[in-house]
Amino acid sequence: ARTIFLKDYQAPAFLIEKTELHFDLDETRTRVTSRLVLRRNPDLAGNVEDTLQLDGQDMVLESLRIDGNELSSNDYVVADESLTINSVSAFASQSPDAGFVLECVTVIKPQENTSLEGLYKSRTMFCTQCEAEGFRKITYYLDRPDVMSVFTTTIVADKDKYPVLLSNGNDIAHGDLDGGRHWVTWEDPFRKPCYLFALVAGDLKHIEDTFTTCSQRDITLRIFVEEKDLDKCDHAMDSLKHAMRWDEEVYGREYDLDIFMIVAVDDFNMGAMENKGLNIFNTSCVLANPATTTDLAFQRVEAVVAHEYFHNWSGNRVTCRDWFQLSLKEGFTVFRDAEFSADMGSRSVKRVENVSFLRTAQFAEDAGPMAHPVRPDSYMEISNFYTLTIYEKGAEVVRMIRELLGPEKFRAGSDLYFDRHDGQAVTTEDFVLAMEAASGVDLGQFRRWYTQAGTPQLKISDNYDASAQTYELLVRQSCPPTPEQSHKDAFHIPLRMSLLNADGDELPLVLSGEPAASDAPTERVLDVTSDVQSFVFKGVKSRPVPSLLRGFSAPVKLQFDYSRDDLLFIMTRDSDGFNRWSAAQDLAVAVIQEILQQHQRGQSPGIDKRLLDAVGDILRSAVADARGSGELDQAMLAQLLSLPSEAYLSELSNEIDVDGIHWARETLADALAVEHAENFADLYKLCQSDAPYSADAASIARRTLKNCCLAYLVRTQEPRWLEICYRQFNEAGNMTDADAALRLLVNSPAEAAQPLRTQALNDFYERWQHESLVVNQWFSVQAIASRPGTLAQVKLLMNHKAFDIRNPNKARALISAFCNMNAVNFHALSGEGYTFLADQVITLNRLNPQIAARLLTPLTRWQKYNQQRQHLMKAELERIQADPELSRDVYEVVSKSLK
Ligand code: DPP
Ligand code: ZN
Repeated sequence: ARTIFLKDYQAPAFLIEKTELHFDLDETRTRVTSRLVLRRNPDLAGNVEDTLQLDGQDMVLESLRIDGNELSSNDYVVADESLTINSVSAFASQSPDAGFVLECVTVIKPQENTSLEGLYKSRTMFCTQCEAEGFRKITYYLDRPDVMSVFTTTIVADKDKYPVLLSNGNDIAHGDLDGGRHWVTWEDPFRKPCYLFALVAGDLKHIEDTFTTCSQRDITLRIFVEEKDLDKCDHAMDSLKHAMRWDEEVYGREYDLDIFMIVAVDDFNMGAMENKGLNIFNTSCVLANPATTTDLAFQRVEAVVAHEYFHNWSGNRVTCRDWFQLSLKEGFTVFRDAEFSADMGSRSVKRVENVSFLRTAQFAEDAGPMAHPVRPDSYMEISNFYTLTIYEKGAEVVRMIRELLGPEKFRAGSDLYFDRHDGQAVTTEDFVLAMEAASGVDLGQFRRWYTQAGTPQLKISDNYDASAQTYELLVRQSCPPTPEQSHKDAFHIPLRMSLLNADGDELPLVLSGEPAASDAPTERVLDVTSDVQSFVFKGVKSRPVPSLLRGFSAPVKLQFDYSRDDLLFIMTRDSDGFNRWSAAQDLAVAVIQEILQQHQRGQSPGIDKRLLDAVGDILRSAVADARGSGELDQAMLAQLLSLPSEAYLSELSNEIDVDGIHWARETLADALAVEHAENFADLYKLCQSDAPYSADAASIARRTLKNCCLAYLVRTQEPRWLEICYRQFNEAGNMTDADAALRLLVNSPAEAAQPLRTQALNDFYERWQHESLVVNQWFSVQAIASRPGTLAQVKLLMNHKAFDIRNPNKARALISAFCNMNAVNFHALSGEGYTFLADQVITLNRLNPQIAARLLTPLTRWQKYNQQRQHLMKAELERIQADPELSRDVYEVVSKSLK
């Protein structure tokens, strides 16, 4: 496969001013007629290009005209992925500089399109997915984001089967035709790249609301779903209105069209898509109802609805010049949606959740064979670059810019960016330039975050000089090599920090060389810019405990030689909520690693009493608070009581001891459960509530804490707690509580759990078999059970009538869940987990290459395992590589992994 390089970027030789599309919809034979008004790009000096190469694949060309003159097959060349017209001027009625009309008729087969890119059928409806390069499966076009056009779309379809016909913009005309067909014409007044085009046709119902913008314009809001799902739209609508208000207040961004539509579809590769005025959503990211949807999914709906809405400015009004700039819109928009979620719920908890995710999954990506910079230099298949690095690390890069500029100048920078580039297709460099211009802050060295891959490490040591009353922090940074980048230059790292005295108070921070000031700040952001750098604070009267990287001010691995007592001190005394949690995690990691080492040496585990006691203190304060004032953030308490995940512990290991990590973590969790059973029981009871379900932050926090307690109580394996868990499953008035209890029953190794588990799983399926998203949960609950025999169960479920590998949500619920969230079974030394995954990748490679490539991730991490596993994993990668019909998507991941 061919590699595409950023350095080869060239502006388009032709532009498309106007795009008129006409769809005659039919399952097996859809005719697409396009009428494009093109002209030579006048911005290219000396442009005399006469060859027009359009992108297109998987379609049959019926006719082609330029300015009404029909081209014959000698006049153009059709290849697998393109249509080339050798001489435009031979047919154009005037100079191509002045413009010409290209008319093209093609036929496509939506029903056979299992890739879910382009136009396809999802259950009973037609829908589209064009980002990144799906439009070329609809018609021949200049399928690149720097070609922006005004679109008018006419859809013709059977009126009975497809009463609702949607596209971008406004419905400007519609009518009926003979033969039971009807038509609608949509016009989108905003210029856009074709990746933002959308079409939907189906028997859809909708809910409607209005939003009045800051300039008093009334916007119609509609959410379209199948009739059975009408009772699951309210939360998305509320979230949308909150997001619209928030973007006005926080970023000064007003919505532009008169209507905003969301459509829910079942078969979708991504979470959702920000098509102009017509967002298309995976049902899993839009439908929510207390009976069928967990709190986690409620929060996800809120975040994804906001994310896609925010793209209207960060992505649509200002778009990407080329796909190397993907993080321009995705990193910025993830940052925006994370801040929105923080404002809607608990800020510290949102940060903890984001950082946990980043430190496990994105750091692992940075350490693997697919590592790439936030702005990559090359790719084979762009679909493979919708990654945690582009999204999550990209968001961290924007967050760091805000750290360095401060909130006011950051806002000025974003205003300038939108103002300068409205209607343009631009680069991450344009974003940074706007931030610099508005703030006067030099981001020269900072730009390396965009071009260098890998996770930087900060090793910090300290030195207190009692006689001079100085305290030195010595900061060393480094970054491990990544594919194609062996050497890294120093990053500009914002290090937010404080110094705490023995009472936990923050000290005034005056660096040597600075004048002493009575109002010196007690928190600062240090600019770490060199490989080795010393910061000396003066006037420090006793040895402090440093609170470093507050709020996770940079996406780095921090090493500081804290004693366990220091960590306990930070856990309880730091005013930075994130750092309190982070210290608790560090302490738990240290204890688990100690248990693991004892286990590896064949010793029986000794568990540090300080950790047991600290958890006891947290529990007692939580109990007292629940009995009394109720002021504590219960979501944060639940986070503090949750041990680091196996995935995080694995990421921290040089060589992952799969079974050892599982065993050590379970040992600690079981010990905590036994030691504090009474407190967990008290807290579990105190967190019960008779109030009707609400998805507000406090209620979600209460349920999270309650189910965290129940998890520990079930660990005691006492029949009484298994009974209570089973009762919660049966009597729960909402899916959150039912799902939590079901997971515990399925995972419990206790003998007494076995009949309850069987009963619960059967009842659950019986009750929810008609709710596809709930059935997916049922699949994944079973796929992640760490008990032996799970793979056999997963294989049985692959044959269940409710399973369909063509549906990405189902593939993820069963296959992905097993391979990513069930380390002990997936990595079984028999190699059967690896063989299973490779088999599924080989099947999906033909059906849906995007999903196949994504599924492969766990096999790509083979370097992190012992020899025996490495050997087995590589053998499966090689078996996949030997498939003669490998898609570009899978080929890229496999070949880079085996390099
Ligand atoms: N739909 C994907 C997202 O919003 C790609 N743009 O992130
Ligand atoms: Zn996005």
